[in-house]
Amino acid sequence: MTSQKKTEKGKDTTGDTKKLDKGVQGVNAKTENLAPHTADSTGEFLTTNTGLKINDDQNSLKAGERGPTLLEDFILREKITHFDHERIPERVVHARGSGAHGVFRVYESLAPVTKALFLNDTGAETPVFVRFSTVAGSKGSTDLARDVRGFAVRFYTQEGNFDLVGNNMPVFFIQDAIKFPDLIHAVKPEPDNEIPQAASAHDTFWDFISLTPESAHMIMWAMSDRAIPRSLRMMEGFGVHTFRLVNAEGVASFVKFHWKPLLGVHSVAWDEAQNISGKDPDFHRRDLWDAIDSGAFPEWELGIQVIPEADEFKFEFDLLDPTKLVPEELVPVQRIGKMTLNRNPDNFFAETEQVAFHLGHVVPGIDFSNDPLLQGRLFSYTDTQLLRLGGPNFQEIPINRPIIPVHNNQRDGHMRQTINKGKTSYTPNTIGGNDPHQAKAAEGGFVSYPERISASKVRARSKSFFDHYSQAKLFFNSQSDPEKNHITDALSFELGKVKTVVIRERMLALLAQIDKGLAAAVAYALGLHIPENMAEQLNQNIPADADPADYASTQVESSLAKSDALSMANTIKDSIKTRKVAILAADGVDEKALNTVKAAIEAEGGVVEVIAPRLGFITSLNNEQVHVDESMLGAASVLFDAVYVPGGGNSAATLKAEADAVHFLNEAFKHCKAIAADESALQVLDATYFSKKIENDEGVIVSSDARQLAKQFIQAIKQHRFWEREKGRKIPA
Ligand code: HDE
Repeated sequence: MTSQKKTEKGKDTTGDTKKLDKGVQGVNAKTENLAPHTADSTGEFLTTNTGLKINDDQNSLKAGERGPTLLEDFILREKITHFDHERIPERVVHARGSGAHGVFRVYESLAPVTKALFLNDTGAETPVFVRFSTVAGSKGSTDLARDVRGFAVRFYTQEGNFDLVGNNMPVFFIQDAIKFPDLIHAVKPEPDNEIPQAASAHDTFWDFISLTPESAHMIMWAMSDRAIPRSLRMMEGFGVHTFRLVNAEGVASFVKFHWKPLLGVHSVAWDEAQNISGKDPDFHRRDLWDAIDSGAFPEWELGIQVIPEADEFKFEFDLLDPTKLVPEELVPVQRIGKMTLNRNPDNFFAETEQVAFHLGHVVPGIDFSNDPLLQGRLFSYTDTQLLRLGGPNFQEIPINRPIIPVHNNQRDGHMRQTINKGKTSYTPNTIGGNDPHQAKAAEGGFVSYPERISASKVRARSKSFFDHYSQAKLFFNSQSDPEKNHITDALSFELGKVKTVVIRERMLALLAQIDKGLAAAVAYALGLHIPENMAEQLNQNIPADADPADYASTQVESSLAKSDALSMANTIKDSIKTRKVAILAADGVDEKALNTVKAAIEAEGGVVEVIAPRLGFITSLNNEQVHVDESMLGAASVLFDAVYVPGGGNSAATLKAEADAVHFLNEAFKHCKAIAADESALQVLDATYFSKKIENDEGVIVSSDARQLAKQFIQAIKQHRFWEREKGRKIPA
């Protein structure tokens, strides 16, 4: 910020900063309360960038009505020049993202483990900005790609910004940052033809993975339904690396960070994801925006697993290895606070695009471990922002500023905003009273944890990182049967898109190290056999002079047979809040039943849309006008969580003859969703392929009593999906 007023030594207040505070903190703030940079043009004249009022924004300056445009037209040139420069490089990874503002509050003081003030002060409401993202796709790619999701949270604390830059999966593909460019080159579209967009289902990705067995655990996550979330609001988040917490006495513990969504963890079906990508590629972005806009604020609890330093070597895996998680059975997750997202950004570019996260943004009480992936990231984020945001002053962009004043001797550079006063931009100095000056630890100065290290300088990997398969097995064994089937299908799909047969074979050899049954099922789908004697080819991630035997994966068995927290089947299923329910109707619909079911769903926080053959209104059985939200042409079952067909003879007869309505139901059934129908609308269900299968299906509710139906239907929607329907496996849509 600019102009700082001095009050007493060491304490500066800034008029402008206070205004900015409101901008960053102001929850549901009106535009006029926002930062001074916020533009609200209501009632204002159109001007040039120098403030000149514009009289004609429709015509350029010409030599005569039909003559050439004149170079003199500074208004035209300014407008076009700015337009020509509107794009900045997209993020090299995580380019596609959606952001939201919110607040965080800690439940109880964590002073015993960390001195971070925002985790000590139960009265503090810390503003946050969150950006969710996919990893591989470009900025305009679909939200529903099979991919890891970024889950980056910035806490604007009273001690500076703390960024928890995590993912929705607790482990990663690689163990050392030096492999990251290789991993990303492999997953991005292939360089000769830039195909495929936002998809890992191609040769180069699986080529790399099949030669990198340390990725085995992450591959299990990435091929699970975690990679196709129902909503960004229904994902877990993880800090991935082991971090450190440090208390006021300087005692450190290791910590893993978790975000637990209060709506539970839910996914869509893969066939559904692919359909959504066509019908609404902004599905997740829209869902997040609409939820916040309607006041259904997404919430997560922050969880921590705290491990005393003394226990560092107590585990079967290395705490520094980012391909390993700490099972919740071994170290329970304590829920320590809640994050609520309650405000949509005002401007996508200014906030969501320009936000520059960095896991080096920490506050006293939070520190790093020696995880070699984490260490590399500490370099990468600032480096990439320099290119993406065009110079070293990106921290001055409003979304990146802390809510407390910044004072240092950094000066100049592209687009400098701050007008620093005085003669000194160095320290120590006498001319400027030696300000700004260093803070003692007791004054909040950051002191790196003085970890004792005595080591040789080597390029090497610790032997404790070589167990590549035990947690991949643990993850697979912890899944429900439908989840295991989905992993098998996902691998069969992805490897089916791989053209090079030897890559498929190497992947089968790798999968066989995790689970023979899984490998056999995928081999069957690919029309191949699991190759023998390929295991030794699997690890090519070794230095030139190394003996491959020294780098072979060690096959340690996990002492846990399974971990319930790893299966989405065990997630909470107690709410239909924000679930979208379609009501299929046509002229002649029984509006009483429709309204009863609609009111019951809305009372539980569900969202209802009436879908009819055409937009406008339909005329009900009792001659009432029922508003139509979407026509069959624009709507699609994949954009809803459940579907209800009310009674009314004419309505049912119309829907039965309407191919789109029948398709809607068929697809909803195929994707294992809750379906309800009035008994008098059974003829519509009779037109579907599943009509013969509904008797024993708990997810299909038929009743002539609308109240009863609503009750059972709501229970069914809470279950999210009836995956057991897939047992028949071959369900047409
Ligand atoms: Fe990132 N990552 N990353 N990453 N990452 C970036 O920074 C990088 C990794 C994550 O919404 C980039 O600002 C390296 C793990 C998120 O703006 C870049 C390595 C995890 C986001 C970068 C990793 C993440 C990024 C690209 C291996 C989960 C989006 C643009 C050592 C814990 C943040 C940018 C946002 C973005 C580098 C691995 C999460 C290039 C070198 C592991 C959520 O700096």
